Amino acid sequence: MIQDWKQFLIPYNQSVEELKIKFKSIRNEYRKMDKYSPIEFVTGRVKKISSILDKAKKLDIPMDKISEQMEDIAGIRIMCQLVEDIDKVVNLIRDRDGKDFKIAYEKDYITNEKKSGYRSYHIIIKYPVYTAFGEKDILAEIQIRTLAMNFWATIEHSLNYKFEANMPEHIKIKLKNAAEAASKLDQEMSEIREEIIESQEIFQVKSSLIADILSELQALYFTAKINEIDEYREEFFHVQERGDFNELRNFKRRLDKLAKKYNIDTTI
Ligand code: 0O2
Ligand code: 0O2
Repeated sequence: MIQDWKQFLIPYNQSVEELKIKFKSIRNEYRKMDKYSPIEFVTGRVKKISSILDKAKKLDIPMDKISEQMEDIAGIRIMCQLVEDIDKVVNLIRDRDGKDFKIAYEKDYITNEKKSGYRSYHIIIKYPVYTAFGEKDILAEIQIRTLAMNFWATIEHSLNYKFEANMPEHIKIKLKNAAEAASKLDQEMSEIREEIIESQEIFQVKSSLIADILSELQALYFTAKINEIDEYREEFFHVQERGDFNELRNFKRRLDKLAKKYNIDTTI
């Protein structure tokens, strides 16, 4: 019997926080390089005590075997825009196998869709947590899915919770149809993936360029002649309003020259 649930859950809470940071860092790295990220966003949670007890009962797991047999007390969810991104994320995780965690096994509910219509890729890992009382290997479940898969699973999960085993037939049919629609949506998006990736990278590059121009203008404001900078600032607002990428790039080049004249380091 678990005497102190709060203490039992400490390593699970810690692992969720650590894993969220690790996967969010991958996303941030892509964004900093102005690259399309296969990770759109990451969430994580520790299963509620009531849900742990319900699942233990359902799966016939003895209380003293919960940490060995329940794989998703710690859960991380990685959302991707495109189905192809899931493979990239799975490979990123496999590359780390044996380094900061060990992969226990994988479940591919995308190739093998569940009867309910559920699609997602699951990886169960053994994750070492260093607590005040020493090291502990815990099981954690990483679910990787597209935004469409996530939308469907979130709604279906809430309906399951409401109806438990008694979901009306007409709702089951609607959910099955919705699962097919979500799958079709993923396919349609995959067909235009190059355009999606390119447009997002352009947006990323453009916003970095605007951020760089603004910080350069600010640095110049404190160093250069105020009148000269006011003219550039005025011009920048017009260039930004027109939104032409080449014009913005040319403006940045001129600004770089000016910064050089005033010995301002623009590489930082
Ligand atoms: P950013 O830069 O806004 O993405 P926590 O890290 O503790 O604050 P937690 O508990 O992991 O958050 O989960 P939560 O609050 O559900 O959301 C985690 C991150 O996912 C948050 O961003 C949310 O903004 C983001 N998120 C949740 N739902 C969606 C969604 O439908 N679309 C998108 N694009 N993002 C979503 P961050 O990590 O705080 O930072
Ligand atoms: P939570 O935390 O409320 O999401 P099972 O016996 O199918 O219940 P098992 O054997 O542990 O679960 O493994 P499985 O099938 O890989 O499921 C683990 C998790 O995947 C579930 O956790 C769900 O989050 C998700 N999942 C699996 N099947 C479905 C489904 O049909 N619909 C939805 N919406 N999600 C699903 P839990 O335990 O349900 O808890």
